[in-house]
Order: sequence, then C-alpha cells, then structure tokens
Amino acid sequence: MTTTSATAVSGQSPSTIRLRKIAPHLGAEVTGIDLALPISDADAKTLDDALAKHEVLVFKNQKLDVDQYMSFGRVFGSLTVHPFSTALIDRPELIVLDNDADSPPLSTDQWHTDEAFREKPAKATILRATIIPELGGNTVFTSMTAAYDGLNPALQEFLCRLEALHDFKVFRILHSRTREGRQKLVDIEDIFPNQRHPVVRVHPVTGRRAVFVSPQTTKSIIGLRDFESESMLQMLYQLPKIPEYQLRIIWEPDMIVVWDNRSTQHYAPRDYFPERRRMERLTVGGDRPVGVNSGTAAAAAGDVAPKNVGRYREGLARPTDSLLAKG
Ligand SMILES: O=C(O)CCC(=O)C(=O)O
Ligand SMILES: [Fe+2]
Repeated sequence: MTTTSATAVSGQSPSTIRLRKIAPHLGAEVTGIDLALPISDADAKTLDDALAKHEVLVFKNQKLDVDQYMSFGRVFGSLTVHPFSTALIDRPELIVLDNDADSPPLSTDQWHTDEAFREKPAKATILRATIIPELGGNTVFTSMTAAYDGLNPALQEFLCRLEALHDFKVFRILHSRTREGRQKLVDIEDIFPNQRHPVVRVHPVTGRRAVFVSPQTTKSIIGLRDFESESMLQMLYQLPKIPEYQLRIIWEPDMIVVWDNRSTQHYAPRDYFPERRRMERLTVGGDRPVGVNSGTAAAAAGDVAPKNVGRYREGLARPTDSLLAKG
C-alpha cells in the first residue's frame, strides 16, 4: 500500500491531504486539497514537508487563475524573478515558456537544477502546462539523492570534499551576439559572479546528500586539473540519465507539478516540434547550499587560480599589453 495520510508527514490533524507515491525514488501525487481555496498553515506545512520527502509533487485537476496559482506558489516560500527568462510584464515572477519550432527553448532540454548560478539557488519550482502538444513535451525528473546513494562509497567520500564553480553560462548567448550585448554582459557578471557550491549538497530538511553539478551551470571542479575536472564532470553528468532514478511527467490540463531543486534535476525533451507548448512557471527562492564538509572544503580544494598566474619575469612582454595600450 503506497497511500499515506498527511498526518503521518506533518503531525497536523485533521487534514484531508493524501499522498500516493508514483515512482520508487521520487514523486507523489497529492489529492484531497483544492488549491483554489486558501491553504491553512497546517496544510502548507504538510505540503512543504511532503516536497522535501518526495522531491516532486503532482496535483491534478486544479483549475486556478493566475493569482490563485501565484498564491499557491507562495506556500513554499517567496517567489523570485528570473533574470534571463521571459515573464508576464505585470507579474515578473510568472515565467512563460512558450515554444515551437520557430521559438525553441533555451537550455531546458538539458539536465539541470534551477538557477544554480545564484549564490542562493532556487529551492523549488512550480510548473503547469497551458498548451500541451499532442505527443511529447513531457518533463523528466531525476532524484539526485538516489543518484548519490547509488555511487561507490569511496567516490562519495571524494566528491563530498569538493566544490564546483557555477556560471550563468547557457544564458550568455542572449547577450553575446553584439558588441553592445557583450558590454552588458560585463555588468551582468557583476550582478551574478561565479559561485562556488559543494559538489554534494546536504538537504536542509531531510539531511540527505545530493549530487549538485549540471551542464547548465557548472564550469569546473575547484582544485582539480582541467582534465580531471572535465572527466569527473562528464561522469557525474551521466547520473541524471539513469532511468532507475527517474520520474516522467506526461502533462495533462490543470495539472501542477512542484519540484525540489535541492534534491532533483529535470529535463524537458524538445520532441514536440513543430507543435506549440506553453508552460507557466514560478520559482521559490532558496538558501546557500551546504556541503558535507562545509567550511573545510574550500581550503582543501585550494584557490580558483594559482596565485602567480599571469605574472612574468622582467625582460619579457606580452603582445596584448601593447595592443591594448594603443587602442
Ligand atoms: O518546460 C519544462 O518542462 C521544464 C522547463 C524548466 O526547465 C523549468 O521550468 O525550470
Ligand atoms: Fe528548469
């Protein structure tokens, strides 16, 4: 029997919320709650706890207008504004992903956790589909806690000592095509400087460990040589592709999915072209990721660049120095 009553999750009573696991490692369908109505503090806590425990929550048959949808999103925390995604003009927290062959998605067909380029990456994301293609257009999730648990203990121990550098790298293309855009990029780099995050983060609620690198934002593992970092990252990027750790969501009208970015990654296959797919997304702000050895990892891994890189001895010159002086 996979159905559990919410009281077992939250200790709150009485509640009509029911949870039913839908895959071995992640995902629960939530019934017994109408999200269009105000949600009690007790039910909000039940849902937030359920998100941490099940990593992905699925709600079906929830007809909400935009304001009700945004109120529901706030159950999980404060909504944030994505610096690079398109959003409603009067509601910048509401991201609209409206894609077809003429307007392909940017970077969502790549394994990732949301907004890891931030100092405090997104805690949770809420998504619903408003235009669903006849075939395809699913969203696939992977439990990165299950992926971590499946690794060899010696490798787990090594990874727990490491930190990685994250960048808004896939979004650079938005500004890199013109000289003006490239100048703007320099300002954006000031607002979103590269961030060091632990390669394995500890979930603040469950205490479970999750692999926290993805091709969307990770640049390198700090302290490793280039080829070591690249090989290690390529190996870690295989993890979310393992079917045993996955949950595949086939979108239905009035379905809402909430996921925990601290423990999962996701991928939206672009297999529906030339059909159109339109999604509405909300994002909940998170905390700074904490590693297993936080505080010591940075010191163990060394600095981002060796101290003397770029210096040279007297009597030598670098041609770019004189080129720039002339310009
Ligand atoms: O379109 C989707 O299914 C997911 C898009 C995505 O990556 C996101 O909303 O964070
Ligand atoms: Fe995403």
